[in-house]
Amino acid sequence: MNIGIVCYPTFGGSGVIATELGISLAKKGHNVHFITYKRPVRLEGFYQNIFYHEVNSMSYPLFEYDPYETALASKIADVVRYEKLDLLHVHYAIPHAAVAFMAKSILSSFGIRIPVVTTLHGTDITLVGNDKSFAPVVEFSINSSDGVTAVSNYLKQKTLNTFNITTDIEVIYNFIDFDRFKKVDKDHFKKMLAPNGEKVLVHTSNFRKVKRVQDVIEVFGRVVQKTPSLLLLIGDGPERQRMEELCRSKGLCDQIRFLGKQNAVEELLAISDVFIIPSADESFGLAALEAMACEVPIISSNVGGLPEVNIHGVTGFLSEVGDVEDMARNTLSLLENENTLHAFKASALAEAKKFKIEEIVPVYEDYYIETIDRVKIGV
Ligand code: GMT
Repeated sequence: MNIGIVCYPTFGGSGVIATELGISLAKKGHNVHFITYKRPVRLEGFYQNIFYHEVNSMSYPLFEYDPYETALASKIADVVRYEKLDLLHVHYAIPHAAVAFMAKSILSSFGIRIPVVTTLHGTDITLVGNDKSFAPVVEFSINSSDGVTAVSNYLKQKTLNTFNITTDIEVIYNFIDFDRFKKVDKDHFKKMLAPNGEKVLVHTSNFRKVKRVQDVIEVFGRVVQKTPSLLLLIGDGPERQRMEELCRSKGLCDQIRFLGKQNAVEELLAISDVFIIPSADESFGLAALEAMACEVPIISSNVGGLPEVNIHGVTGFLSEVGDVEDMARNTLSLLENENTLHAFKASALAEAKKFKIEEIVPVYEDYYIETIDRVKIGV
């Protein structure tokens, strides 16, 4: 197939999934066209059948905001027309599903009917999409898609509860590439960071409020009083400054390392003992799955799709949002007993194997074919 992928090209989970999906489809022989404003961060190296189309929107003194959606719709229409795409897959509803609808309308004037699949990822429904300023467009563009997928059962249900949805939503879970995410021997690195055998706690996110990074620091503050440990904070975003101030005020700067955005997250996960993800909402928690694939148990909040990934008492523990006491207790129960920690590490890996890329990409391929066939017969 000739497949177009539209996504955010950043470190965020939706961009990561879209990019890994595109690479995997290309490896299986499909031609994949990424249409984004920047080269996706996970799109490294050269592939014979991956094409990258950069969207450039023109600025003009009259525009307070550059009309990115207009430039994206024009680019999509062009790529579909001239590269003869069979299907367009857009990730994250805002603004991609609406832009896809516009491109589809433009293309119909050329007699082209392009099937559009929209994948809902999370805050496009839960935090941003349901805001009054976006909701009518989000609802309309989901209903106008030829296929809609959600990354968890929770997100599907949330979408149905939030909007008046007239189209089916297929749940296709996020996935993990074990060629990249696996426990590798990084003992020399661990010795450098934790020379006295300290336990390593880790958190990765884009440091937005919804991630509740302050809870990670609160949990760590309690853990470090009981067991020698250090905390790695990976990623960057609007909350980082506030989090640095919190570390300073708690006198934890020596034990907490802010590492910023990292490409090789798997190398840091390889030396970690526990991953903390205390989000206020989380449709799936791809970061948790990446940690589990590297044999790191999860301390998480019991919200959204997290319980579909992190199994309480097996791969880690779930606590109510904001219950840092419980999270700290659970973390200590793992760190203070080597046998327990070992068992949870093994279970985390076993559970992660249910989300293997090799098993989930074919589900997308089947879904594409089914959508193309449905569009052909006009259903
Ligand atoms: O929805 C977002 O916050 C952005 C999105 C992203 O691009 O990072 O994250 C969401 O999509 C990921 C990939 O499907 C999921 O693993 C994340 O759980 C989800 N984030 C939230 O729901 C907060």
